[in-house]
Amino acid sequence: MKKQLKTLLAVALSAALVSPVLAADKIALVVKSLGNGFFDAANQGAQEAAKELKNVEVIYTGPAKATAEGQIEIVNSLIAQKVQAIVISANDPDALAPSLKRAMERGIKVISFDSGVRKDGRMMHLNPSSNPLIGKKLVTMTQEAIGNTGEIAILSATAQATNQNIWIDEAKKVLAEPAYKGLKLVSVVYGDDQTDKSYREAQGLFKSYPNLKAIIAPTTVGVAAAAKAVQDEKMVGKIFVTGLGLPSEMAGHVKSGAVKSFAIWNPIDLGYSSIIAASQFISGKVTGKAGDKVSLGRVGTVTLDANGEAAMSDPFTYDATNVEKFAKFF
Ligand code: RAM
Repeated sequence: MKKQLKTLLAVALSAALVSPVLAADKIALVVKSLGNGFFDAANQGAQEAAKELKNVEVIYTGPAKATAEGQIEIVNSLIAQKVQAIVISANDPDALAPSLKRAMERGIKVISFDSGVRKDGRMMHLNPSSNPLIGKKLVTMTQEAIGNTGEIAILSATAQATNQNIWIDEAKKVLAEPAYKGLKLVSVVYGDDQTDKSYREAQGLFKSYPNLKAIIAPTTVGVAAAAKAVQDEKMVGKIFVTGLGLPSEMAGHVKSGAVKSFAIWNPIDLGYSSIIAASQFISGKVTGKAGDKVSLGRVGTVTLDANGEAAMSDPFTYDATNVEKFAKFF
C-alpha cells in the first residue's frame, strides 16, 4: 500500500513537472481578413510549420473585413489569452503599433509578414519579395499586355494597406522612367480586398475612363474581381488586367483572355516561413537586431537589415503556359 502510494505520488509529481513543458506554444497567425484564398494558403503553410516544430499550435484568425480596428480587437484578446507569439499581416502600419507594443511588453513575440507594421510595433518583418522588384514587375507585365502607350489604372486593396501602398509607390517610380512615359496612370481606386467592392470599382473605372487599356491590381482579391468584370462587361481584348493573383483563382481569366500574365510568390511558403521565424524568437535564438540570421526552415535563412526586415524570393510569373499546372497548389 505504501509502495503503491509512493508510485502514485511519483507519477503525479512527474506529470506536474512535465506538463508545463509539454504545453504547446501558441502562435497566432493574424491575417488582414478571413475568407481570402491567399491567407488560407499561407495558413496551410503555417500549419505545416506547426507540425514540423511539434510543440506549436497555430491559431489562424483575422477580422471579417480588412480593417485595423478589427485586428486591434483580435490582438487585445490574444494578449489576454497569453499566446507566445503574434504573426500579423497588418491592415495599417501605424494603427496596430500601440496594441502590438503592449503585447511585446507582456513578453509576446511579434513579427509582421506580408503587410508590415512600423518598426517599433514588431520585432521583424518578413517581405515575400523585394518591393522594388514587385513594382517593376507590375509595370513590365502591363507593358507586355498593352504595349508602350495607353491609359492605365490601379485597383488596390485597402487605402492603408502597408504592402500595396509600398508596391504602388515602387510602380509609380518605374512609370516615371522614360521607357514607360507612354503609360498614363489615370486613377488609383480601392476595393478593400472585398470581391464585390473590387468588382464595382473596376466597373467604375470602365465608365470613368472609356480609353482605359489596363488595370493593375496588386491584390489577389482585386485582380480576380477586375478580370471577372472585364469578362462580364465584354471588354476582353480592350482592357487587360494584370497584377498579383493566385493561379487557382486566375486560370479561368487567363483562358478567357482578360489576363495575359500575372505574378505571385508562393503563399504557402510565406506562411510556413513566418511561423518558423516566430519560433526562433520564442526560443530566443534571435531578437530582431540588424544582422540576425533567421532560419526559415526548408525555405532557407534570411538576414535582417537595419530596419529589422528581410525578403524572400522573386515573384514568379504565370500565363497560359503554366497557370493550369500551379492552379492545383494555390
Ligand atoms: C491580397 C492581400 C495580401 C497580398 C496579396 C497579393 O490577398 O492584400 O496582403 O499580399 O493580395
